[in-house]
Amino acid sequence: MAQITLYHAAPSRSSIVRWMLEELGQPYDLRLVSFKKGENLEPKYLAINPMGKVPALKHGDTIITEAAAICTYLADEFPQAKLNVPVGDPRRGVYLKWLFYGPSCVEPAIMDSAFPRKEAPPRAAAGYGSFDTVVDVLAKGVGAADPYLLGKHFTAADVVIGSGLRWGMLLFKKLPERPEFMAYVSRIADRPALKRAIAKDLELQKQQESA
Ligand SMILES: N[C@@H](CCC(=O)N[C@@H](CS)C(=O)NCC(=O)O)C(=O)O
Repeated sequence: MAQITLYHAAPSRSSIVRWMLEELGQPYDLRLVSFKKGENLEPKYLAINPMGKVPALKHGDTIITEAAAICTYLADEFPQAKLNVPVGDPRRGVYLKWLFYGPSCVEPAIMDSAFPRKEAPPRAAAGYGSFDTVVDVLAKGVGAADPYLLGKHFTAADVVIGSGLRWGMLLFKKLPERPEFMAYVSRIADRPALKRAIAKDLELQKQQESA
């Protein structure tokens, strides 16, 4: 079986992929990338991800970057884990919508709110429209989640949207603590794979701090 390697730094967006890998249940290796030492900007790593960012994932000879793309790839590549909605399934449209909504709407809306530009982009020109719209659409989506975005079926879309919510609301404190968000986030916090990913990342952070 082709080996899976995650290029990782904890805590960072590569923790999204770590959670996904724990859900997948496939063995994987970690390659730690130290921002402190500037390893992400060294030629060796830029050959993996020319953006100089984590996560990146190597699966056999295939290299994938961008957290949501990696989650989508893994879900499709390992269908036995049932974390995808396959081509031909009518629910795939909604599934893909949420996978893309994370990086193209939730994340830039949070970033613009945290680091406002001198002149805010016009609503029509900004891909995410407005922060309030993003929050409302997200609240409607996760408010209807029963218990997950695709109903009983937990998918990679929950990993991406769940991570965005945890990060934006609990860690970055930029998303409002709406009851819909709180309920969904507490539901996904019960996932053993997320608990494992968090515990492993905390252990890693401890090791790095004491090194
Ligand atoms: N669009 C990328 C963003 C990745 C990203 O910004 N990663 C941050 C860590 S959270 C990073 O590697 N920062 C190091 C740097 O830019 O120097 C994704 O979704 O994977």
